[in-house]
Amino acid sequence: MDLKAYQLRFVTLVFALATACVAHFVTAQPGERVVTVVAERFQYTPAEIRVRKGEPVVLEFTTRDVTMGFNAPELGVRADIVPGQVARVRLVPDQAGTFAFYCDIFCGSGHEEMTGTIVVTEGS
Ligand SMILES: [Cu+2]
Repeated sequence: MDLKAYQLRFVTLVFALATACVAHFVTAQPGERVVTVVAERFQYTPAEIRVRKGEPVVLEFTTRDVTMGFNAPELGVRADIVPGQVARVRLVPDQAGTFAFYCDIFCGSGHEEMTGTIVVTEGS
């Protein structure tokens, strides 16, 4: 194998590994609660997600129709929700309160209404 073919194979392998890592970057660990959220024009189900302060939670998103976004800026989590894929973000809220989330990818007329809340309670 000449050097160029070797380099090409190496780059291909690194790219494949990087892609696999990104796709599986967030997976729920044992003991973590998984909250599934389904997005569709123009709502999230559930629209209210309740978690306890300090509780590690994995939010797992799918969409029923088009590409959507999920953004909870005050909690520092966002995701692209792409048809046919599962998107995950880990959330460990460090403050109690009610925090808005919304779709940040334009998905049609009604997109502006696509919101919800994450309610973080003081938990034990
Ligand atoms: Cu949208």
